[in-house]
Amino acid sequence: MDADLAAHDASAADAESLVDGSAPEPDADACEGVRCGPYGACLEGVCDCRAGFELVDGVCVDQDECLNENAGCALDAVCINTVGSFRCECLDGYRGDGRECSDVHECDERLDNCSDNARCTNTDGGFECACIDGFVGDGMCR
Ligand SMILES: [Ca+2]
Repeated sequence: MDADLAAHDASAADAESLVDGSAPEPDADACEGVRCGPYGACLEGVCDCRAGFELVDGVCVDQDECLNENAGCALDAVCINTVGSFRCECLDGYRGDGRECSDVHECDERLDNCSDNARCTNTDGGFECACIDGFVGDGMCR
């Protein structure tokens, strides 16, 4: 009984040392010569790219999120790709977080440059100046 127990312990110890000695080597070999670039690391022979990067020709490169459905930016926004990320910016005449943009009411907020003799009319993404009755001109309205 004692002998069986001792034999069992010995084989368990052997198996453990075998694992310790050989396990890391296949990983190291699999990643030998694998160049993932600065935006990823080799994991068991495969490049694991950081978030915002994708594997192209074996190297982790910036992912252009804007190519895919404009990255979810609003229709009235422009998608700007950046290294590792992207951002959405509302177009001129709109404001918001880029995911949602709403028309700026220039006339109400007095952001227009219509002359005193013109009437400001809000439009989607802008505004228009039109001379009030009795005045003429292309914005100056004399
Ligand atoms: Ca990007």
